[in-house]
Amino acid sequence: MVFPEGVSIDSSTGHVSPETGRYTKRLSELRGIFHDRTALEEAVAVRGDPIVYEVVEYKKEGSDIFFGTTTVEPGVVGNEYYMTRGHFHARRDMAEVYYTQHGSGVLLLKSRAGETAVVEMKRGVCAFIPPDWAHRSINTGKDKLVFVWVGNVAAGHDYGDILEKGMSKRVLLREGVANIVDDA
Ligand code: PAN
Ligand code: ZN
Repeated sequence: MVFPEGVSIDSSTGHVSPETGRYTKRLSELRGIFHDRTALEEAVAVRGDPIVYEVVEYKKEGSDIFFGTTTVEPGVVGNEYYMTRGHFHARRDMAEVYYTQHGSGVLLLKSRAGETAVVEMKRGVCAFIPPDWAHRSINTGKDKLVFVWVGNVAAGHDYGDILEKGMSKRVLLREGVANIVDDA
């Protein structure tokens, strides 16, 4: 039997209480994600392999949905903003929502057919991620980017396609502002 429960989410830190799991991704675990490989190795060496993002989840056995937070730190690798790996869901029929709590960024999406879309991430915007659209979150601000995600426990992750082919677009810092450019 699963009982109802209120879960506290700190919108500025992404802390979830109670939580049932978490992981972090450090720069060295994101090789192949950022386009400037030299800048990545340099950043790993010079900055001491910092955490780029953290995911905290609340999942209860017996439920078909779960939720949690992702917190992406501010920063760049070369001229590319800190971001998540990006993935399709293993289950092609399963959507997700991302509700931004803090900071600012870009949610980059790519459909299976190769179309791309962008949803601004800022406090108050709840993004709908349709089934079979890959998604990556990019922090273009100076603060942490914190969002709540809600998905289906059966959705799973397929990272291979994005690791291999990318998201078709990249978000780069140019002359002090974020630019969305084609990934040649
Ligand atoms: C999110 C993501 C989370 C980290 O919970 O998994 O933001 O991004 P990557 O998984 O791409 O590294 C989600 O979309 N789950 O389905
Ligand atoms: Zn997802």
